[in-house]
Amino acid sequence: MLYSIKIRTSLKEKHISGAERIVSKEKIPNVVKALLKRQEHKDFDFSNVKIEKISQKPIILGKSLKIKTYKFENYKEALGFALNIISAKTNLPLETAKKFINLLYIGASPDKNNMRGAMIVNEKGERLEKDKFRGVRTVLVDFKNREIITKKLLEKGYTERTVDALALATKNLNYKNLIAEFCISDDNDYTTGYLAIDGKYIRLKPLKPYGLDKGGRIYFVKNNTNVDELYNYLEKIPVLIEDINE
Ligand code: PML
Repeated sequence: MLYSIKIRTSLKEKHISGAERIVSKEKIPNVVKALLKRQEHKDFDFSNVKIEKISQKPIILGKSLKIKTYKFENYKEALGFALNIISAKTNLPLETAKKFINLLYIGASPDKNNMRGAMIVNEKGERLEKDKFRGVRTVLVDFKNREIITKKLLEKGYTERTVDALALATKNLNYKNLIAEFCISDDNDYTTGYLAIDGKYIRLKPLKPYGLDKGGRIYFVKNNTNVDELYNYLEKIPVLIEDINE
């Protein structure tokens, strides 16, 4: 039997960190301890740990997306590179793709804060989220053996964030109608972002200016996407990934 452990931590009502693990019952105490340890030096005033039995059998994916890293002189060049690919693959005019992506840099929620989850945009340039403050959240995803995968990725020079984001993007792109994901971190000192597309997780360095506390994700989807099905897959169906694609 598998359990999902989710931790969400905030300071002055602002989300500062969150993580999810999917583990067997006997691992719960150690994993909760490790998650709490990650935030021992962080200033926070609220932290919520939720442990939930997963009733549904997880989808097992053999391999993650393939990681590529590209370096640029500045974030505008990286953004231009990403926009060209997105526009070509989604048929969205460059200016339309740019209009949505720019929202992430200024706060995509109607109140100009970061959205709590991702924005969804189809090939006609329509936004499909049910709630524009919340967006859609990809949850219930992990590597089958996170310790081994984390060790492998850190040895190759990637970060803990790569581990989490690679798992999430791999679940996302496994959905038949999800064409691409664009992401910039909402952490002001983490400037590496990524574009996940065509089986690849393309890290772009830097994809935002240092010091900017705005960020988020956009999922670009096909026109025939059924929004309820997409939400159900991203929020309710567990996915476990066996290995990275080397
Ligand atoms: C990477 O280094 O692979 C990019 C990770 C982006 C993480 C986004 C986030 O933590 O919010």
